[in-house]
Amino acid sequence: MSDRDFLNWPFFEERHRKLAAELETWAAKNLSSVDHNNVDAACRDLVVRLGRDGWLAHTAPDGEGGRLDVRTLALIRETLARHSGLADFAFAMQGLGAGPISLFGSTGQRDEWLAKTRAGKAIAAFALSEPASGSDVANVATSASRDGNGYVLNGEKTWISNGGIADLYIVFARTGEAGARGLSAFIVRGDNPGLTIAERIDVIAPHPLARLEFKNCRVDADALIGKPGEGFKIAMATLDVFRTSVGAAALGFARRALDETIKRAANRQLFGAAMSDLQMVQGHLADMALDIEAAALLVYRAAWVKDQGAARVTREAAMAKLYATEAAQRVIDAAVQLHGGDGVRSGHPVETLYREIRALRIYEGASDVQKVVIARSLLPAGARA
Ligand code: COS
Repeated sequence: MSDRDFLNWPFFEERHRKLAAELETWAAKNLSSVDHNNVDAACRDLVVRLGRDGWLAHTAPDGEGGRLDVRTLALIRETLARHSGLADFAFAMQGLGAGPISLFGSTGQRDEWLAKTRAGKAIAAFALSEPASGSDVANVATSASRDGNGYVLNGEKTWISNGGIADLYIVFARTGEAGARGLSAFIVRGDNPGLTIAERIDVIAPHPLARLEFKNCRVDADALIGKPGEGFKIAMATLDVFRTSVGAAALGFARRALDETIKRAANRQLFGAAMSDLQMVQGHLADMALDIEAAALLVYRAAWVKDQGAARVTREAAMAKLYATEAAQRVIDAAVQLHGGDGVRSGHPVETLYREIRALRIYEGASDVQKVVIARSLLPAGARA
């Protein structure tokens, strides 16, 4: 069982410790046999179970003025990731997809969708990236033109998680001028006839992922979230919350890798003694533990700052995501090394972690983008590129 001492850090309250303990019990009971061979069915099933047992309620707070508790989101992601990458994925994407509605949606939008996403009765997706605008969000080309009492969307989105199984997509499209100020956010139903799943994309750690096409995809005016032109800010503010949680998932993967490695080092005999007696091995274990503690401090600091009511946590979230994902990659690489051949055996927990961690350094803002965000926060406004 992983180190739990961090739960006594001042970032947490008693309710967080209680939730972490309850989720640990739930995860041990429910996540030992997730079927990774059919990811669509596995994700649908996970969303149903996470909804039924109340965990998805934390992705979209109840009622007007309800606030996301980022520490809770992070604790849930860390715990789920330690048990099952796919369970973490199912939870996180429900949060990212519902995020723009819970942070910026009208009462009507919240009433229509959030009860369903909280209960696991509707699957959500966040459709921002395009073939020519992954890191450069302000360059989104998908258009949304005013048409009578609604909008018509045309364009393409790619790398969309839950693409193909989602009931609602938050789609960012251009309603105005070039650049960040011309974007708006819309809710598009999965069964809208103007939306097609153009391609399913296979990746090294499989999960539902697709390229979407919008051809004369009509939505009513009340599908617009916030006001026209607020899309970029809605996307960035949602990412400010969920980037911290990506760091938390990386932390969960890293803790699992360290747990597996400690078990192996204690049990395996090498050169006539326990592997853990070798100082070179101890050096690796110490480096892994240090990376994990530093990542945890940055992740829960960012979550705590947001929960204290900070309007922007862009820098804290960027630091948490950047450090935790890069650190987890180092920790997991060391775990593979210390497992020898078993570390690359298909289906071994550290082999799975090795495939799962890689995408976290890319999605929701690649590591290099996080560096740009951090550097900009240090420079005076006039000196920024
Ligand atoms: N919260 C609220 N508002 C924000 C914001 C945030 N986190 N970040 C930027 N804004 C606002 C800015 O204040 C600015 O407002 P004004 O025009 O009123 O001054 C506006 O949005 C434009 O900001 P900026 O000039 O920084 O935009 P850029 O195009 O230069 O942004 C980065 C560049 C790299 C920061 C942005 O494109 C980014 O984060 N890219 C990565 C995207 C990503 O995560 N992709 C993965 C897709 S989701 S899996």
